Amino acid sequence: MPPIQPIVTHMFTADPRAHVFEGRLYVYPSHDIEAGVPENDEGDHFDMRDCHVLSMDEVGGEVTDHGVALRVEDIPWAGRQLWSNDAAYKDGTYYLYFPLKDRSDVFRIGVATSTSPAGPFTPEPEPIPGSFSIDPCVFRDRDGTHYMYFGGLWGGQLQRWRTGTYDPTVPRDPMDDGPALGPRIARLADDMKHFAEPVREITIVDEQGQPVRQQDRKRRFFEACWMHTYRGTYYLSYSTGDTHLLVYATGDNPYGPFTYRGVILTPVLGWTTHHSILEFKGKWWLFYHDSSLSGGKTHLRSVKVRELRYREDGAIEQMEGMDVAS
Ligand code: FUB
Repeated sequence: MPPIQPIVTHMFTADPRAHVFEGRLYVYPSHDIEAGVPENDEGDHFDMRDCHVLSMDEVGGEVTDHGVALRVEDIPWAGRQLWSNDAAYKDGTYYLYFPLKDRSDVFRIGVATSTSPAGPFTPEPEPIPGSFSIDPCVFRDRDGTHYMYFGGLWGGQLQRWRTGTYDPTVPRDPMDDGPALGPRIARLADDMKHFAEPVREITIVDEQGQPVRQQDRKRRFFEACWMHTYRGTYYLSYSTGDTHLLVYATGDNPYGPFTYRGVILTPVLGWTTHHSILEFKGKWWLFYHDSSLSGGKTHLRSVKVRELRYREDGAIEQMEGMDVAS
């Protein structure tokens, strides 16, 4: 396989969420920087201060950097750490959803709007009520309903919300082997700025229909969930975090349960793995990141893209994360 190159090299980019808007492919990545913050399991070294929007006419074609789309300093409720964002469109408005720590150091999910998919985006004065944790993915179903999937363990704080309220004393890792903590989902209200229903937990089950266990670290959800559909089936894909895999599970509706199906991408260079999957101009694409451009630095990642293929039974063909360029 020829070396896979980052889609841009003039800055570090991560956590790519790709969408087709106005016939063009837009990518909403995190903007990694060298902030000088030491690495720890809380993810403090991911101290991003703004985000850019990228776009292209063709995969492999020229990529336009539309510049800064949103800055932490312009978000009224901001504490720190602008992590993985995602975008959606409804009725003439583009929405950018972003996780950010508030002034109490608790991750919330905010929303900002623009008349252009390229931004710049104007943030709402407060985070989405009832939102928490990280990695929003906003999915538009066939009937036009939008759902937000979100959540992430460890530095993403999802474990601290296990009982429904924030408890910073909950340990990072559970000691028992109960059912794994699932990502969260809520239908978005018509205004796209509120949840229209209480947040629910998603269950991921194994081939026997049993919930994936907490200690099943190569299959349990960790962060970076993404939803897409293929031939009428709902595909929930996510990162397994400390086992560094991108995996997927399938179901017959947006809420699940979802049955674990397999690995999409084996570990890349770097600790994190994060992605999006979409169809564009008749082919399916996996946008992902690795740390090859920075020589392996965890917090300095670069977005890449490669073609994704399905087998006849709908299974996704597994890809190797350590491509020749890594
Ligand atoms: O970019 C910061 C965090 O790293 C993301 O929110 C996670 O998904 C991981 O990629």
